[in-house]
Amino acid sequence: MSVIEINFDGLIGPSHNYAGLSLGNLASARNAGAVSHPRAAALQGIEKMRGNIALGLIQGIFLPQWRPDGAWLASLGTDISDAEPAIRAAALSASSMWAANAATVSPATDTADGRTHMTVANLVTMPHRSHEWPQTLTQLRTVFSDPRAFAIHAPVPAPFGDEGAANHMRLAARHDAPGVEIFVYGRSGGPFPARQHVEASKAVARRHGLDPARTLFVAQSEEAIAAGAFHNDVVAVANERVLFAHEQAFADSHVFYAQLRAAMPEVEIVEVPASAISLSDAIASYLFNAQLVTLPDGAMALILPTEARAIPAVWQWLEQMVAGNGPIRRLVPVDVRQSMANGGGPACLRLRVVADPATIDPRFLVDDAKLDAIAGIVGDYWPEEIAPDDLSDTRLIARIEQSWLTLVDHLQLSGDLMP
Ligand code: SUG
Repeated sequence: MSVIEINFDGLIGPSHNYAGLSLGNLASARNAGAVSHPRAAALQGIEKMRGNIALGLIQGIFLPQWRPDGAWLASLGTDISDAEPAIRAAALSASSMWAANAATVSPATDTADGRTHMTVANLVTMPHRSHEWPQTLTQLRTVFSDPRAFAIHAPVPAPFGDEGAANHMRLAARHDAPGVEIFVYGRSGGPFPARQHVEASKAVARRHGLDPARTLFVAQSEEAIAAGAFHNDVVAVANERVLFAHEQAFADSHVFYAQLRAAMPEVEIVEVPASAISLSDAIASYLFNAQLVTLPDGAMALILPTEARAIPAVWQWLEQMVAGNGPIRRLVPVDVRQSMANGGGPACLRLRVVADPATIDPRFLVDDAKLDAIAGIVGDYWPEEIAPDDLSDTRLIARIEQSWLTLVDHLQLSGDLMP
């Protein structure tokens, strides 16, 4: 098979809960203390994967991480029964579901040594996310283990925050052609932290061996961060030659667009004016946190959260866009409400990898039959709900551990992923 885009979705783990851990992520703050539904959450994610397979796309999966993260708790001199509530919640977070934050990926056509390079995100800005990277690194080195095809890098060191593909876009005439890689970083100053630092972005680009003439570093607008766009993928998304972005996504879009057009004359920029959709409606609807994909017939589709239908200004604008003559021809709403309530839409749940599927460990590629089996385990083991007080319940902890062990054993991955 040839080089294509594969979307790896993070399966939502059995400890999925609403602890309100992410400052600057409005949905996470709004739902703090709510009762979560891990089983429904994981099944929603599985349905999204099935939908993408039905569209003719190739689908991969990342497994949830072992929770509670005992190694992290031990490094803090505690364990799950003695940890303070905030540390306990951080140790139990299922946040690795948001695979867009797992790593930054540079396909082989863009790198100096002709291999696909990935740098695992350090996620240092948020305590609950800062301990994801060791298990992410192990998993990525299992999935992409062929050293002739892949180079998997450990994270950029602290204090430079790196949040992975959520702040990275790639434009190319086609997925398998050389691309222009765009690293979007934040500048602090507003009420919320800027989670992506330019120093980290530059380090990733250098380590991946990218051509400086085809690499752009672009500042996110402070208004966007202040409005709740804690990652660029909440206000912009790219696919092949198309950039779809909100007018207020970038600090200086005129300079950025001019640089982009110079590097890639065939680029098509679809900008949504603030007069049509306000930044706050864009963030409430998560219309940009969509998977912008190329279907087998060459048309592009936007796989977006059902929440985008709930705001009339958003939905009307989108319907007009697909009825016009632009490159995006189809809207595919998906229900990922459990993840959305923690600020994670369809795009957050997946990591895009442009590669030859033959070079990837087949245990991480899924079809309907494999998803049926995974859904069966989720249905039998994943907790139906988790209320905030349950996080200190030893029976819940045992159940979360049992769920993970059953899944990983079924997929014959215990030897690779056991922490
Ligand atoms: O890092 N939410 C995640 C959402 C990540 C979304 N990813 C992308 N935009 N690519 C975050 O803020 C909430 C967890 C909690 O509050 O328990 C959380 O971590």
